[in-house]
Amino acid sequence: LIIFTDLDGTLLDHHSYSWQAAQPALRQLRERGIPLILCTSKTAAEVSRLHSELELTTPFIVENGAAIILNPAEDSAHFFGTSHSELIDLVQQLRQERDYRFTGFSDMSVADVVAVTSLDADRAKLAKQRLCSEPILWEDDEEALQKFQQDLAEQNLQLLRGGRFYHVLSKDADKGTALRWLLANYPGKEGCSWHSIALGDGPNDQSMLEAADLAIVIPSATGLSPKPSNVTVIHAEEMGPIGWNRTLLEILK
Ligand code: 2M8
Ligand code: MG
Ligand code: MG
Repeated sequence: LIIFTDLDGTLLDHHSYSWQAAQPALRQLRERGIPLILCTSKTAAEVSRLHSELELTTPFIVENGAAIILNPAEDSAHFFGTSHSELIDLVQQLRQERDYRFTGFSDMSVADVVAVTSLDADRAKLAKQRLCSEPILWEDDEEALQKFQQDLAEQNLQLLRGGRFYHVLSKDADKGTALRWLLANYPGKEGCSWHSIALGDGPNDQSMLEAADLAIVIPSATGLSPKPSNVTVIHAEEMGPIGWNRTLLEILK
């Protein structure tokens, strides 16, 4: 058994970013030696900090599947697709040519990121250290959004919806692809067959939920939920770490 989890709105409360309500289930996973894989829109810099708070030693998936940190201690990682600097150039060029209205994390100061996320300044700084994806706040209409998506596709990029933001990243990357890659290449357990559970609350979790054997959908605080198909689905009753904890404890019984 192996467990993949989204962070914001899933293991972490959407507003306070706290995971403490999930402590009982986290303890059970640790005691039984069940690997827990964090799989998130967040950056490696942000997750490293949480990973040590949770006393995890497992690999983790960041920036919506565009990178997998295999061994945080040895700094070994696997990347899918376009780098952040390349992607930013393309996105800024499109904005200039087509007059799209949006603001990306690269346009924002640390204080701006604090204002739109309610992260504290230290965490907002870590959220700005992007390697392969760019969160944006869309400020234009629906029609422009669709055109922007087409323009991105021509550049081999895509737009995924997280909780508060859209994320621009390579067309070749998503959480589901990263999950499958990690199961096939799990350090020390290459080729082993796993039973996988995935937990998520947002549209960007759809591919991860569908790539697992069992999908747990956490109710969304933003009103936009994933709708996984072709997989067994359990709907948690409570949001964030409370629903995460109760549903996993029930399954582990
Ligand atoms: C962004 O990601 C969330 C998660 O789904 C979102 O789109 O709302 C990322 O920029 C991440 O790095 C950051 O920690 C988070 C803060 O809310 O926002
Ligand atoms: Mg989420
Ligand atoms: Mg996420």
